[in-house]
Amino acid sequence: KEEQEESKSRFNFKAYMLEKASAVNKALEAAVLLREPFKIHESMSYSLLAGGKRVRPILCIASCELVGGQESTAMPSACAVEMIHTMTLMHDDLPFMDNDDLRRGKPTSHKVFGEDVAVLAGDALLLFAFEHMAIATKGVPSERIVRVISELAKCVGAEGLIGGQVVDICSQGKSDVGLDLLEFIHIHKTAALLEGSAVLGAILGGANDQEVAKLRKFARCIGLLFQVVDDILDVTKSSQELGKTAGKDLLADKSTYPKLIGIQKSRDFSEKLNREAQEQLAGFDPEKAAPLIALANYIAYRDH
Ligand code: GRG
Repeated sequence: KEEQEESKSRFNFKAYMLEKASAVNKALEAAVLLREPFKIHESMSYSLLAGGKRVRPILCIASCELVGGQESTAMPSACAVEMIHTMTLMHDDLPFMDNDDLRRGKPTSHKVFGEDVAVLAGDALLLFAFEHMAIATKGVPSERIVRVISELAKCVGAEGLIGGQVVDICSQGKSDVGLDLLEFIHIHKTAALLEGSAVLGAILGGANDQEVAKLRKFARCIGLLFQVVDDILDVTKSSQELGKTAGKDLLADKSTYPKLIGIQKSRDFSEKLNREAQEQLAGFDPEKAAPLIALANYIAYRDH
């Protein structure tokens, strides 16, 4: 908490997030203009422009700026990671996955457009993300563009996010999901796209291998941190709002950090991840690292 207060006084994280999210939203709107065939483009932009904190694109831009790059260089990749994030949410919400009716405060894509169009709009966003990076990235050598495209494909594919989601699905309802498997799921399902976001920004900004490795580790730590804090909040929120027994019922069929190691050790682990994340930024220009430090603190100390 102290660290958070200290960083708040030095850097206005809320204003930074609002400013960057607004730039990302403008770029996304311009990228997904309504065109023929209307239904597919309408469903793509419905989900893409429905809100969201835009953490991944901002992480991409902040990583690019950290190593001396420009926001405009990273923007097409920043839009691409948000397109991919949004399509994973659309597919995750489908009745045969999580079966959610609401996302970002609005009816989910399949509720508005039907399951068939929701699946295809997700697929189209995934492909458009790569097309957009390839055609809209300006001012960097083409080898660098090829490198970021392949990096992103790997982070999202079978060895990354999709792999994590499949392992998660296969372990549901199992009683023997231990710490290693839980960490594997979070590192792949959630941290991989954050890792991709930071690494893309770093590469586009001209980072050397050591800087790319540091940002990769930073993003991996905050990705896992996000999930550990989520697990802690699930317990503390549900016991506050619904009473202790109801809180336990909600978590009955899934493995979580508090369930495996208890609340206090989960809190200690989240502190350790935040420290480890911030250590990666030690050698960079402190002014340029401030947004990333504040982002890690925001993820660690959020209350919802
Ligand atoms: C990539 C083809 C392909 C398939 C996707 C469905 C699926 C496979 C994966 C699910 C991945 C998933 C939904 C992970 C959870 C990620 C997560 C932490 C979501 C919440 O992110 P926030 O808080 O949300 O950044 P906002 O709405 O603010 O963007």
